[in-house]
Amino acid sequence: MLFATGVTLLFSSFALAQYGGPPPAQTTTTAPAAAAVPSAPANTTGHVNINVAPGSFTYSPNNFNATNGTQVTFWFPAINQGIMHSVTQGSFANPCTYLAATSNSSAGFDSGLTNSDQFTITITDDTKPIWFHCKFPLHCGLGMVGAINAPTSGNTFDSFMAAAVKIGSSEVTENDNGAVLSGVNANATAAPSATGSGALPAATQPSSALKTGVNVGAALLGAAFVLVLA
Ligand SMILES: *[C@@H]1O[C@H](CO)[C@@H](O)[C@H](O)[C@H]1NC(C)=O
Ligand SMILES: *[C@@H]1O[C@H](CO)[C@@H](O)[C@H](O)[C@H]1NC(C)=O
Ligand SMILES: *[C@@H]1O[C@H](CO)[C@@H](O)[C@H](O)[C@H]1NC(C)=O
Ligand SMILES: *[C@@H]1O[C@H](CO)[C@@H](O)[C@H](O)[C@H]1NC(C)=O
Ligand SMILES: *[C@@H]1O[C@H](CO)[C@@H](O)[C@H](O)[C@H]1NC(C)=O
Ligand SMILES: [Cu+2]
Repeated sequence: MLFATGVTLLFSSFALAQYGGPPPAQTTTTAPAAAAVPSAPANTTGHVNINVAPGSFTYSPNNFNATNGTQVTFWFPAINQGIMHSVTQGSFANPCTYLAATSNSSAGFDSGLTNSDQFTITITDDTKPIWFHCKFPLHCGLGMVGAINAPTSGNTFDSFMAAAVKIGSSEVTENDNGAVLSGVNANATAAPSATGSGALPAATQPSSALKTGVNVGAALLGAAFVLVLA
């Protein structure tokens, strides 16, 4: 515990805010007074909007159906909320692990860790479930997972969520190599961007340098946490 405290103190309060930790750490008092996180706009025909981490480690909604050709846009909270997230395709069997390519299948889509952005995927096969999670250290194990077109029996969303939560803090920290557009049963049209319709206010958009720094900070913190747990 003393060691854990020492490791934590190595990082600035800003970096600590990136790390997040279990709720309610997201409502940190060290974050600068900031504009409210914009909410996803209302759905329109053929376009579904999802809030990423709307004040908790979740997607809202996190279990929904979408037909072929439907665009699903994930709205990431503003940088001044202080926490990075991702929408990373996984599998039912491994809720907190990126869906790597196999001899049978291509790799999954991934927004990469980001903030103050939108990321849009288009459904390409609505007959098969799409499982996703946040790759920021520990978020998946806190239940930050979602499903599109999940079965209502057998491999259900509730089972998927339970499996993620069961992994909990033993979740393996994932690499972040930025956005992957091609996915399985859905793919992205572009890397995360704040330039689409309904873009965030300019003041809340991170510079690319800041985003890179945050990614490094997140990786260091993830590594530190694993060391502390070991
Ligand atoms: C998805 O559609 C199926 C089939 O119509 C339905 O049984 C299921 O409840 C729907 N799931 C959600 C989350 O709405
Ligand atoms: C948007 O559409 C999805 C999928 O049908 C649905 O789950 C969600 O509740 C809708 N959002 C709103 C705000 O109505
Ligand atoms: C490839 O697909 C076949 C048939 O669906 C399945 O039996 C096999 O386990 C799959 N292999 C991999 C590596 O996913
Ligand atoms: C959606 O696309 C997939 C892949 O082409 C196809 O197998 C499926 O039948 C389509 N769904 C509907 C409802 O047409
Ligand atoms: C997205 O999926 C469609 C249908 O499978 C495919 O034609 C297209 O090439 C894919 N695009 C990308 C960027 O992977
Ligand atoms: Cu997250």
